Amino acid sequence: PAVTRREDYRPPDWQVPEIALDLDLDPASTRVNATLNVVRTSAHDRPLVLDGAGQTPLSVKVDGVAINDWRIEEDALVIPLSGSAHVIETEVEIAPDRNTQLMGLYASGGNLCTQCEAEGFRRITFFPDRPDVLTRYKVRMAADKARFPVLLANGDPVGAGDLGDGRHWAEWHDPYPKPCYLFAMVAGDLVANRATFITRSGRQVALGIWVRPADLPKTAHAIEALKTSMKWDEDVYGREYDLDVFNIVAVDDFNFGAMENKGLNIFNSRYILADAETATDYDFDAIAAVVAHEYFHNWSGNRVTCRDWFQLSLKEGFTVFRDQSFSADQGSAAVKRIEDVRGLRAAQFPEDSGPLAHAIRPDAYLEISNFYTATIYNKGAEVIRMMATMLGPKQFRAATDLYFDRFDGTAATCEDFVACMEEGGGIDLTQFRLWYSQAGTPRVSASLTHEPGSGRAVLKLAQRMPPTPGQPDKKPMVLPLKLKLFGAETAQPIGSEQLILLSDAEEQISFETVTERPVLSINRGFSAPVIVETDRSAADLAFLSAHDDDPFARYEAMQQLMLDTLVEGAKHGQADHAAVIAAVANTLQDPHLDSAFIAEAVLLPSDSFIGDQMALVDPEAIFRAREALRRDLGRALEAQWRAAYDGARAAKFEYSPSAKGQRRLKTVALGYIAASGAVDAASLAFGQFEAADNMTDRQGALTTLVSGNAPERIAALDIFYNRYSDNALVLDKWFSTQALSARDDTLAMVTELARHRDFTLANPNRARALVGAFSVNQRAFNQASGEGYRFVADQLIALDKLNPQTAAKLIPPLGRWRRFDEARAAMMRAELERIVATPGLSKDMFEQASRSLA
Ligand code: HT7
Ligand code: ZN
Repeated sequence: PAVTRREDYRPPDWQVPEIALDLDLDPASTRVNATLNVVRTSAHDRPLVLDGAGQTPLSVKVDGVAINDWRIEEDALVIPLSGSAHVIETEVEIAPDRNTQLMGLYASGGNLCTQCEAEGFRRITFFPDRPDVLTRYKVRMAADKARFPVLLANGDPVGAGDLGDGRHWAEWHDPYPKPCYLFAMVAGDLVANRATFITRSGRQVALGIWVRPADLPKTAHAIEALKTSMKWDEDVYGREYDLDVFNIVAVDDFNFGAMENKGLNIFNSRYILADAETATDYDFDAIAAVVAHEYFHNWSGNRVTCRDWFQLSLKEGFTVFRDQSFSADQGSAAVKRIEDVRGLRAAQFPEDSGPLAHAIRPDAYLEISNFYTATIYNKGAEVIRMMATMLGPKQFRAATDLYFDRFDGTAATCEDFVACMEEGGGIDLTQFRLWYSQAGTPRVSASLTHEPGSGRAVLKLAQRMPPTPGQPDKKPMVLPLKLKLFGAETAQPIGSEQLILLSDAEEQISFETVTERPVLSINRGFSAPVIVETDRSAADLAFLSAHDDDPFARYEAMQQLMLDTLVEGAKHGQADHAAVIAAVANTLQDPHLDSAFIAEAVLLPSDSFIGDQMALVDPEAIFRAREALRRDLGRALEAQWRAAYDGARAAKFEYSPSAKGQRRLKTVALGYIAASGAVDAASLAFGQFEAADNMTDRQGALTTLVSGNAPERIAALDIFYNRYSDNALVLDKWFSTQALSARDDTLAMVTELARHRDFTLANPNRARALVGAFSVNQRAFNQASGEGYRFVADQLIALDKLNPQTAAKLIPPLGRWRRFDEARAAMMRAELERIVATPGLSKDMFEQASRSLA
């Protein structure tokens, strides 16, 4: 397969200022007529090349005349043209109901919908499928009125009517030129939760969230989130919505979370539908975040789009940063930051240290869908965050205003964005730009010494960039590190917080008049996405976990203390748990902390994060060390856990930050009570499971039971299944909870579940719930027999035949082979080789599996 390289970018030979699309819709056979006004962009003699995906045109006309000197080259339709502007008409036939890849026009739950990013539009009609071709769309749809009473597309509705033969039509015009990846249409039997938003300039926007009639009561949270996001973008970024209509449609079969099509977002239903009975607090928060994310794309992505797909982080990194800031403003900013950093460490750090490492602006790809990664999204957001930190809020806003004003209506680059940050912020980002080109997570070592006599403290900092595939040597980066010192005796700050920009390989910072032994608090707020190695003792970490005035740094100190203890335990079979127990006890009884923060702070790092700290991952030893610490924490602090559990029994379900925090702490406490081996733990969990008036409590209790041996486990699983067997999103939880179980027989259970009548690889959510969840269960997936690897590889080979994009996204756990012992590494490699050798393998899978072997 052909490699696309960033350095090969050339502006388009032809622009398409306008298109009229006419879709005669039928699931088995849809006719698509496209009329394109094309304009030659310079004095060249190259033909018009329209991307396609295996179709043959039924007809091709140039300026109203049928032609036959067109040809198909590598799926593209090539049309020789003599003039500088022409009208091209093509007709194709496609079959949405056979589209299992869920790219282009496809059927989901009896409705028809589209997904065009990144390169799905070419599966609908012939078109220059690249983001720097900006076009005004007129879309006419015709369909059976009974099956598809609702017909939606981008922009505003301009007409509709009956066709007389049981069919009807509707036409929509989008006044804003857009790349074809933002095209969308939906035909279905749907109802809307409608609302109105008045923009700050007084325009009325009709909002609609379209779902199956039975799901209408579950749309209230999403519509509130949408209105809150619209207001927030006006207040914080000065960005107003620009059409009269904003529609969202929820579908069950979707490769991703959601899609920001202009004026017609299409969502995976898991990011729309929620009520207390079926959605957890995590789901509610994720819905608000994704609704906000897609809405924010209207400016960061749609009004200003990307020149080419190498610039993907321009819209995704920036928009993730915007949605993270939005969520932080809605509740506890500290807890949100902890959650975001935990997510970054779980998904992006391993990517950055593995075979698939790439810069946030990559240089080459085989299949662009493989680059919708945690690096582009989450590390991309961290890079924006660092610039926001260095500029400060006022200058950052000036710089984003400049960016939006200067590039509105165009396809821009990451470089354009950084140049606006420099100009608007008045700073030089020359060296900072390395964040865009160098892959890998920087490692910072920090060592603080103090001379009591002179009152002088010296902080020695050094940075190191590990090599990554294709980038053996790296240059030092600019690392904005927030730091502060605390007096070990008084627990008072020594001076105020400083932001230092570490830009050399090694630097020293001196502090004068330091009269007591200082303790270092560094990378406060996680101001740079780096790994910090310090020589701080367990006592100092415990001190910071109790006294640091930055909540993130406080959490971080506790995590480091836990990690050091767990790594010690995994390496030597035992460790001293006293310091962790004391620090956790202290956190639990601190009256100034809220439940949500306590719940985060007392949670042990995951098995995989512990593994990431070790030269070689020993999954069994890590599991044993973690279980031993959980047990000791459970036993030593049993009274406190019970008090926290009882104190957090909220009256009735309420979706508020404090009620959420209470529920979180309750389930964390329940986990520790179970870990202690308390005889009543299973009945306590089962009681919570049965009495719950919300999914957070019910799933929390189920998770506890599913990792244990009590008879209540089977009872709870059966009750859960029977209660929710008609709800696909809740059944996904039933599958994933079992796939994440800590039991010894998890693989056997998962293998059985893959044969369950409700399991299907055709639905991406279900495939991810079982196969995706199992492959991040470190101990179960990496069991010494290699059967976990085989199970996942078998599933991915089968999934690739239906949906290559979703299959390829699940490859990374197999690519971690270098991190394991020889026997496991050989078995993981063997599975990757088997995948690569599979006849008819997609290029998505080929790219991921072959790069993972390198
Ligand atoms: N911009 C959207 C990306 C997306 C996508 C990418 C590949 C295949 C399917 C997809 N569906 C949506 C989502 C977002 O970042 O907002
Ligand atoms: Zn996005």
